[in-house]
Amino acid sequence: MENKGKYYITTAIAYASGKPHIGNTYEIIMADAIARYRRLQGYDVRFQTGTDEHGQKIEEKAKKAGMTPKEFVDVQAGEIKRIFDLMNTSYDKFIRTTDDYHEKEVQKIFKKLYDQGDIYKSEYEGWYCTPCESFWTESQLVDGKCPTCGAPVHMEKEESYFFKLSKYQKQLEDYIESHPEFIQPESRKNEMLNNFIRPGLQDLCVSRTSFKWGIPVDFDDKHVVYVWIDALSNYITGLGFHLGGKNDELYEKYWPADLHLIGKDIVRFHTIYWPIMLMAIGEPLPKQVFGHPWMLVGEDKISKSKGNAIYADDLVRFFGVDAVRYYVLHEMPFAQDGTITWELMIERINSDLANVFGNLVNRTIAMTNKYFDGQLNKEFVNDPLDDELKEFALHTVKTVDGKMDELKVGDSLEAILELFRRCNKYIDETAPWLLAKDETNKARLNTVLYNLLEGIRIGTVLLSSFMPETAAKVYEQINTEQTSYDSLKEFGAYECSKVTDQPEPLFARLDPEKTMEEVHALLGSPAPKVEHKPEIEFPDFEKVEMVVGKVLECKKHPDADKILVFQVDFGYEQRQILSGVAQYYKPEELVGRKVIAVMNLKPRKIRGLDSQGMLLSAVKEENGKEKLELLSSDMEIGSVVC
Ligand code: ME8
Repeated sequence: MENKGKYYITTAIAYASGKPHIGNTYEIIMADAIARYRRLQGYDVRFQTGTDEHGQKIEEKAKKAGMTPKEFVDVQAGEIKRIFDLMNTSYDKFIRTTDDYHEKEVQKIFKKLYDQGDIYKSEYEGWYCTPCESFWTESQLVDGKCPTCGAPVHMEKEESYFFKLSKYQKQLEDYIESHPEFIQPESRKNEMLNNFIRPGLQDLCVSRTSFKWGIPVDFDDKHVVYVWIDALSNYITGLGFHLGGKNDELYEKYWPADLHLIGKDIVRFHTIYWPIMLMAIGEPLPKQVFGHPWMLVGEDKISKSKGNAIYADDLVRFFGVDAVRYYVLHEMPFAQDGTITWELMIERINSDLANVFGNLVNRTIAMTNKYFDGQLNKEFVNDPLDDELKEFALHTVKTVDGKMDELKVGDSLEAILELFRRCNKYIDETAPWLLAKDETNKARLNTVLYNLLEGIRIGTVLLSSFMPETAAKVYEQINTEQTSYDSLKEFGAYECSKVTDQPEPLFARLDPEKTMEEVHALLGSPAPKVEHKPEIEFPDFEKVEMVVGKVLECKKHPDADKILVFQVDFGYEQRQILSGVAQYYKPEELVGRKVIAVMNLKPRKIRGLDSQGMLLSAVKEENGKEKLELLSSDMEIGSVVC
């Protein structure tokens, strides 16, 4: 096959601070699909991913876990790699920012930038939170306090090194304007130019003295390199870049990167800091940075603290690797955020993978077995109907190529699915079971089934980058070795080998209710979403006067079914209080019971009777039913609740 040249693709390196959720994992799956597709097309691909292992957060987490930072990141990097491997991602290099060669190179880059005057020493001034040992900008504060722990903050100065981004501002702006493909999607390019670059770049703080877990600045050991110079350099150190020396062959061959695939939140770092760093050390810039959208759970941001995080390995236990790959690749739009829930995933598997794709493969193989003992031949009786299918299949190849060039991975998958839908329609159009009734149609039936198997083969070769294991299964079931990109040039490469006589369904239809029960049984019910009321100050709370009383008398309201009328003794006074608890209690059960009443709620009349207060109760809705209990206390009557 023709060699199309080199293709270097990278993902962001994941923070080695915890297990990656499905949003983080989506990125490597997408990069993998692109890398595999380029390999299929004949590119010489290099695919790099890895972990970002330094920083204060990691230092703190390690301390909490009773580990050294290195011990901690070793565990985390292992877990991240395990998930990436589980998802069958075909990276060539997994870099860790604690790797020796990386650390050395970062020190050299930092020193060069300092020596040539691009990095200078000054003071960082900001709002400092002592318990968190963190600086915050004015806009990050919440009500003037630390956004992490809520403690008061104070102005503090810290000695830091700064990178003169402003020096390269014009050069960067020109570059972005003259390379329209550099930042993708387009909307993110405009955001960078209008919000950050054109208004003027601030110099960037690139070292810290307040924590130790970082690459030391070798000429000033109080400082460690702060985040971005360390993290971003991975893209070149992983190829064997040697500043001022002889680069490894890998670097000479693969740099500049063809694509940095990253999330939308870090586009700024990759399209401003990173190109400027490269300009400053005199290396070529990457060809493209694509800031993909985020994956949400339902409509919410994925968050461990909210308890809504979904993990790839849990999904895989229920659906298998390829169904998870399919879902995230198919469902994530190009520019807008996408969504995942267990329920949506079940729906998608049933509709696309079981009903459309799995069913097509299964039916076609079953008919080939039934009518031809699994063995077709290449003696065809064509019909104009076939041309449409053939054209559709070849057109799908072009569509997928084009969409992949634009990095529209979801659209590519949809186009492949369309081909399978078209094949299913062809079954309806040709009705093989009717052809089978008449022996004189045998050759036509052979042709129809051949066209179907060839349609399946073409679709599967295209699909192999997205769902490699499934593609391998289909190749085995239809017994083909025609799996190359070149075999997609014409309709008819399928060899007519004997298909399997024991086709296994590729995807079982899932019973949504039963599957969800199993999910809950295994993972526990997801935490219910709680909508909190707006925060109040203590004086607001103090306004409510609550006192323990005892029920002297309790009767039904003569004119309101749901309401009971209480006479309550507070020791120093008696009051009539009405409460809507008739459906939960018989009045006589409550006589003699202690209750808690809000005393200073404005008195009101309910159906003709006065209520001088309100009784507190606890309420919960469960399985659509409301449970209620009147609150009580063992304290003597007249006690104040506070
Ligand atoms: O940002 N949906 O690491 P990280 C899709 N170490 N993508 C998501 C996502 C979501 N819900 N949440 C996060 C870092 N991501 C740095 C990168 S690169 C030199 C340094 C993406 O572990 C996020 O945008 O927080 C990023 O691209 C990747 O996951 C790793 O995030």
